[in-house]
Amino acid sequence: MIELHSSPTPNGQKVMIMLEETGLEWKHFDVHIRLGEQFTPEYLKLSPNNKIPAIVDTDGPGGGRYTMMESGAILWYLAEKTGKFLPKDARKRYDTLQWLMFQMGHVGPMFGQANHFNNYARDTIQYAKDRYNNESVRLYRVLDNRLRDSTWIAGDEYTIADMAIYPWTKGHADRGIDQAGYPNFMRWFAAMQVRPAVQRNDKMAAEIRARMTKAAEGKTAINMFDTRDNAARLAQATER
Ligand SMILES: N[C@@H](CCC(=O)N[C@@H](CS)C(=O)NCC(=O)O)C(=O)O
Repeated sequence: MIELHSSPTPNGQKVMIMLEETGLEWKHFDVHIRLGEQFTPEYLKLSPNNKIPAIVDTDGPGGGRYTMMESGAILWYLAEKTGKFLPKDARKRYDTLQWLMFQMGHVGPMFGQANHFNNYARDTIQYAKDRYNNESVRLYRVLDNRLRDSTWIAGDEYTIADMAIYPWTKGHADRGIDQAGYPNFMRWFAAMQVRPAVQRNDKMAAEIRARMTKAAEGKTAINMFDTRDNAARLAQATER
């Protein structure tokens, strides 16, 4: 059984999609990052970098529990465990890993920073907004170009690279990404949306969000974006 200790953000959802696609038995353990649950000593044992998602495989390599952080590594692990969504052919396999790393190194961090400076930063910093918004649009262009010649992100097979990228790109309309300018991206996005596992993920993500909102009622949210506060929280949680 796979325990997913997470929250339904894009990084959480990509693992949910993979778990649904593979048919593995799994269970979601809610980690409320707005309440600071990622800093508890128990959670840090699963994810030392205090981020979601983390998994525990109760039947890990060699038997027994195995714990992992980092969503890209988790997708790779689940692909190898099940023999699914990471092609066996060497070229296709490396194509998949390239695009998985593209998501981990670019799409996630750049979209994340754009979201931060657009919606959460304490001060309005136009330079930072421009930098990350422009970079986000450029990344949609990279995806559109790639998908002009390729059915799926990594090639002719649906892989973990598609699952990693899809949840991050859901806000395309807000970035002005449309059918006229990005037809290949939009064709791929529509193909993702109709996959039964993706639809189950969307439904579960909404349910988990509602459950977590209810669980947070009456509790005080932390300022998740204050890096100094977070350093202090981490120090406190790991104090010996
Ligand atoms: N590279 C990491 C990024 C994980 C990440 O940034 N998670 C965010 C939510 S999407 C988080 O846990 N934030 C809590 C915090 O920063 O305290 C991965 O892909 O797993």
